[in-house]
Amino acid sequence: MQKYLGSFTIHNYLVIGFLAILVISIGLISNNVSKVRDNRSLAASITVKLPANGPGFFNGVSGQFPNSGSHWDKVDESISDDDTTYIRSSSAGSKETFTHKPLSIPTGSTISSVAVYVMWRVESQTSDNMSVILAKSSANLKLGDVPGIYTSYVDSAQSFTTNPFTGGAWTVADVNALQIGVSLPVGGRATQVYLRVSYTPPPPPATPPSGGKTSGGGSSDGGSSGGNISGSGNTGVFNPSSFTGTKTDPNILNSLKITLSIPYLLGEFALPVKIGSFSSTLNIIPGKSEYELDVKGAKFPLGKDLTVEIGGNKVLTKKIKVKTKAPKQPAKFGSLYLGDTDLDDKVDQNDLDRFIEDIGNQSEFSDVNADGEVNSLDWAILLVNFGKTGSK
Ligand SMILES: [Ca+2]
Ligand SMILES: [Ca+2]
Ligand SMILES: [Ca+2]
Ligand SMILES: [Ca+2]
Repeated sequence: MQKYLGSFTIHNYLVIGFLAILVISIGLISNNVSKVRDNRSLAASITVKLPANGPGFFNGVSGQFPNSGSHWDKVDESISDDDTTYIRSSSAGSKETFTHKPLSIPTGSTISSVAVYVMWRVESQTSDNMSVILAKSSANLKLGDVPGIYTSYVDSAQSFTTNPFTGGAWTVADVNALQIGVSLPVGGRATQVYLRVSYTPPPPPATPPSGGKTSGGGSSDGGSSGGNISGSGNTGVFNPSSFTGTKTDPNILNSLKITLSIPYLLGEFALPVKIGSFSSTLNIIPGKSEYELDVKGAKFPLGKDLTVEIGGNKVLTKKIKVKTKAPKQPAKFGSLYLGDTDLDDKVDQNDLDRFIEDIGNQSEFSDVNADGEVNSLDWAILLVNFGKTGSK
């Protein structure tokens, strides 16, 4: 009987052990799956809006409101201002085209569609339609008839998945050489003309097959789950910048209570802070959003306006104004963005090119999320923040 119980117990332990391993494996797998999903959604199709920004080949639309400035500046808003500014046609089929804000996307992206949008209306019902225009030159243009006549503003569009002038896939040069515009009926008003371009950024370059990096992969998993643990802000990590001096001087600014967040950060790093000629660093910890910065040494008087600049070390700079009302003053920065690996305060093609160089030798410059590895997670952050600039 006892023997039976004993073997039953061992069997039980084996089953429990097996189930435990199964649960842990499922946990790890789902963690990896969600990471891969994150990457995919981060790298999915992106759409950019490129408003009119200058005169084009055609300028047949006679009127504009207000009647000063240029026609293009009546249709260049990123959000429609309706009848506040518009161009107006007094003859049927008068054409007007514009240049547009240039397209800047990562090299190797695939452009999936290019669409001309015109926000327009007529003053009264007429029999004429309007047409959107896509023009390569004054002699080479495509007109898309848009059905319907409306007396309140509507956004009409024509979309092209391939370049109608070549029949081939769109390139950045094709898009940037295009002019966009409209052919309006009598009494037709256009208030907004823009291009919408959808593209898919290039996939991340493959991580080099280096045996030494397998253990790195394991530690990266550990790092990411560590970063997700809530309350990691209160781990009692010593922050030297908040520990100089103990007395509060009531006549000067003693400290800034800085709040910020850095999306996708997985590791710790030093973030530079500047206030005029005073400079310091914050030891940033993933998930922690409040920091206290001792500024007694700068002896800023109370009742003063300060510009506090934070950024550098892969983070785009952000400046905010802080009035020194009390010895301890809050300074709210909101979100800060990673990805400026070459410190020119922009996330652009140069940072992507640098990543491609750095992935081979795992250079820390392109370890954007500070998890100790240069891999597709860093690439995805570069793509998400592509085109962002700091305030330097
Ligand atoms: Ca305008
Ligand atoms: Ca307008
Ligand atoms: Ca950069
Ligand atoms: Ca990394």
